[in-house]
Amino acid sequence: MRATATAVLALYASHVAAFLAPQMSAVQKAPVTAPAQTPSGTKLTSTPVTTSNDFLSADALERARSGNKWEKVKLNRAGDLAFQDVQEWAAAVRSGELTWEQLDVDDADIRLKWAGLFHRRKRHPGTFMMRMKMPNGIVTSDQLRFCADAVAKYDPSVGVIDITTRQALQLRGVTLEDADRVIEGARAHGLCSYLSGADNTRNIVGSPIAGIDPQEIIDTRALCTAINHMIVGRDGASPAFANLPRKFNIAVSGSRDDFAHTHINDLGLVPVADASGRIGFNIVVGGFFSAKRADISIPLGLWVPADAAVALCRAVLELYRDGGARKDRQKNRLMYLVEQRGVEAFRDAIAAALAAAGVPSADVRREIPEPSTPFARRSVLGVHAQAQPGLSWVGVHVPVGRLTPETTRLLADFADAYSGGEARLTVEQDVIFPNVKDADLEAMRVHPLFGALPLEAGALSAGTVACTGATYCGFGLMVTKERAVDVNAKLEARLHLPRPVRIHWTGCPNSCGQAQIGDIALMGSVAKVDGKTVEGCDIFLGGTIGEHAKLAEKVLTRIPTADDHLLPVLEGLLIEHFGATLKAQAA
Ligand code: SRM
Ligand code: SF4
Repeated sequence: MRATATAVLALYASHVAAFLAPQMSAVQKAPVTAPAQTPSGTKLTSTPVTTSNDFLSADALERARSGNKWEKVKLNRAGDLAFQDVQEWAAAVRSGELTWEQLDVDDADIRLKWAGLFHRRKRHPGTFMMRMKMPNGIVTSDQLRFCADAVAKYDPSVGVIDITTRQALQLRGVTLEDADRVIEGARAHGLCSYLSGADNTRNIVGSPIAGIDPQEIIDTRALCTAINHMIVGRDGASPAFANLPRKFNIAVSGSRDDFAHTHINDLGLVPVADASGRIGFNIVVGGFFSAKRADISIPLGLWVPADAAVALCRAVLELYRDGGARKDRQKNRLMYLVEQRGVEAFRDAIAAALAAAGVPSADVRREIPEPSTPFARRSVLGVHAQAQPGLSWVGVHVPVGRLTPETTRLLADFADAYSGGEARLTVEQDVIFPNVKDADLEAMRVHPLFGALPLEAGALSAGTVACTGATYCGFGLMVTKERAVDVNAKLEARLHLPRPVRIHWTGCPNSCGQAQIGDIALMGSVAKVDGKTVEGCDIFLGGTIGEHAKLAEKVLTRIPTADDHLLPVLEGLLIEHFGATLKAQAA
């Protein structure tokens, strides 16, 4: 077992060294050869490869050494080595030398996240959720079938796939025994799970209608891919940005709709032309949600041309990696660094880094162009004429983003039949099929896909987003997806709604379901009924999305989630704020 692992590490070392040679910067120190911990707790010899820890500046390394528990876990054995660990451990489980219970808890629950494996210890011990990164949310029929096949072998209670609020897919039920093969299979299909969790950059979100949108300012697809490559490497294994102080979110918008939600990402690229008509991005920073604080991003006061966007992302990531706090995990998202340095100093540092990277200083503007014409955010669901004559995109609602293997295969079949094998995922957890021939729009309506998913969703269902919730997530204070589907059906049966209402469900204050952007939102909490503690939620109202979006505010707290408490509250809000009326039979 050890001989195999050493061979893998040696191969990886030469491959990583070749990849990294031109990228090492002057601040990088000699490799940190911290002893690694095996599952059984015995010490391995020093790790003979360049790891993410070698990329930290001297200052950052010092902060890591006196940092929080996660920093110590990362120093003990770098997270980017998780792929090698998975190979070794999965083989050991298969040969009967190891069980997942014998894994060190930090290895199982923290380090494996670097390989995209999230242990569901609390709800489904011994199974892992595997999160992919899918830049710009683009997925092929071949990849969809691979995902369906990967989870189909598991019990249907865990073998499902979710579309996430960052335009990606998550596979559930994966066992340690299978994990290396699922990772290898994913890679063979062009999918990547590396750095999809923990202290890393999450999926790069772009416009789901990039390249086909008649109102497009810039096509975000190539840019999202290039930013992703800069971070994970072309081979999907670069350690350069694999030890950030905390998670990091990047979004690139392609139109004024801001389908990518730049305003709630650590780093947002907002497209706008300068006075000469050159397309570039206004940069916004510091948007994030957490249990302690939720903030909309702030303008950095910097415009860069599109061809400098990757350099801009690299500069911000380097500043965050090397300058971010590593003590209190509740206070170290990018916003805290921006506040600590001050917006102007932060902007100056970025501008200096761009100049050092060869971006002409005349290209980096501090006078920010802003659009002045009126604008309304569009829905992408349903059938829409594309920029290309004779073609349309078809947006299909996936209730709360949950897919069975069978429905996933139907999505793949539909893509093969009508959209050249391509599908796009949205942050609303839906699917878009691009390039459907107008001549096929009638025929497609009878495709078996629409036996499983609605072509026209209800006014509440269409806008409902839900995080994973208590069914699988250990943080969950509330069941989300299943409850949302049930509540929508009951409310839609009772109410007429003049327009769609966006309802966001999030199982706890981490707000993965983005409560703060919902028209209405429910956030898991606890409540009391007859003196007993029961599942509850706090309710938010008034979030907006699109250009100049604002965050929702909490209006009610500790509402029990049982139907007799929750339904009347939601009904009241829908009638009072969204023009709902009771259907005749319900009145
Ligand atoms: Fe999240 C942690 C699921 C988007 C804020 N999030 C988690 C974990 C990994 C916790 C855990 O280990 O169980 C959840 C895994 C549950 C599971 O089994 O699926 C989890 N987050 C999700 C997903 C799957 C929700 C969904 O159903 O779509 C989303 C995956 C996106 C992706 O493809 O990468 C997801 N999480 C978000 C978002 C929304 C966004 O990115 O636009 C947020 C708020 C925005 C932000 O991060 O600023 C979000 N997740 C968090 C936080 C709070 C972060 C903080 O700074 O405190 C945590 C907890 C943490 O990191 O300590 C967290
Ligand atoms: Fe889990 Fe809470 Fe995130 Fe929902 S919001 S997925 S319950 S961490």
